[in-house]
Amino acid sequence: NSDDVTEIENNLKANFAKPNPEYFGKAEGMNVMYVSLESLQTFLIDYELDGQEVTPFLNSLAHDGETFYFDNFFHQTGQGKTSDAEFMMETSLFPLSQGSVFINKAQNTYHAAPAILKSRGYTSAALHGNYKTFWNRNEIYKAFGYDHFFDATYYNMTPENVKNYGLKDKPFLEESMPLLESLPQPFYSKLILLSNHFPFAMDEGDTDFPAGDFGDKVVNQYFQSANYMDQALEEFFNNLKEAGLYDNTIIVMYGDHYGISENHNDAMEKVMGEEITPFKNAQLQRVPLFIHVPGVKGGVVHKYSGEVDVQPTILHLLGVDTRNYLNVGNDILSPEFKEIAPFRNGDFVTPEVTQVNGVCYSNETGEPIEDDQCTADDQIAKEKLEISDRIVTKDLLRFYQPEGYEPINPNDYQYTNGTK
Ligand code: GP9
Ligand code: MN
Repeated sequence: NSDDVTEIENNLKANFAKPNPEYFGKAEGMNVMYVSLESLQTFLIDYELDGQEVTPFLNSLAHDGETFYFDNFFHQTGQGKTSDAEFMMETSLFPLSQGSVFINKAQNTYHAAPAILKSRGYTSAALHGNYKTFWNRNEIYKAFGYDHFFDATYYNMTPENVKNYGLKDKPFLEESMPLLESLPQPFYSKLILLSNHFPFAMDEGDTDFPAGDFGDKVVNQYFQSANYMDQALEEFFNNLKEAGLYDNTIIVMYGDHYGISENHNDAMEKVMGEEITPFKNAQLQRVPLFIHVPGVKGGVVHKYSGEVDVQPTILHLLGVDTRNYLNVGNDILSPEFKEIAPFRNGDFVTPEVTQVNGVCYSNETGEPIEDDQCTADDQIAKEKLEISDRIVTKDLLRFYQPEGYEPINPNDYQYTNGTK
């Protein structure tokens, strides 16, 4: 085991992308707020349905030159869906190839962002309009060091406010404001949205956005629920500004995973106006990532990257060097960042090539190619996944004490809301 750790440590240090001095520490001491944008895929950004933007608010952020918008960012989730995305955002490790890491590996030791920031004076809180046991969140959040978990019991779960998995995004974000304002600052927080969840059905009166007309109910409704989420976010940003939180908070918003599976390719061909080949389907695994850092000029970032890369990017903005952590992801804003987005199944995308089911395609033509670069990138992708899997399945962080990290004890945490 100690051999494992040493070997992994050496590998990750050799591949470490050191912080960009232009951004390192530029958000030191600021609050952090993650917003999980349920099932939002990048193809919706700037998409127009009958001449109407589906996500006008997010589009405005993508183009304002202030917000970092990553247009070649890919989800890397497996069967754990939302929770897999959360896992990567907290730990910069991949989820499991089978099953849910939240459910199967909640007793592991992790060096997660809430715990890393705790010794720097941060209070952490997760907010979600579903009940705490879903995805075993109430267990693994202890291992991450979350101080608070505001689950459905903290919200008004009235029948008109609830749809599908829980609270609708508008009441959820409205009712989250006082909870956020109650936190001591600086805080590290995450809000997990729900309304844009498969099968994307809306209640009457919650949207006046038109449904699509692509001969597929799920796809047609996706435009409406995404538009609803976009409106909820715009209202939320206005509330954050009014509350004075916007100017001292890094806001990170990401699509957690795809919303439209391959089962809907016929309709997606109409949506995209082109054939959905296996190559094209891999390109559709892009999810949007937005990072707003008060006082730092952003813009569109084209680097090919994935969900495991967000945590080191944010920690470096906060002035925390991640060199001593066993992260498999790297800081996207580093000039040394190696552009590759491995998928959980071992396929990957780079700026030049895409591998699907082991077949290598040129991004330029979408046609299969023989390419040495593909073989080399395949090895990089497999190695990252293999290292991550060894860390997670053997619980190796038990044996590793990063310099400057103060361990937390999961037993110190419990999430109860009075008698509820
Ligand atoms: C449930 C929510 C949705 O609490 O996170 O989960 P998903 O089905 O997308 O994993
Ligand atoms: Mn999800």
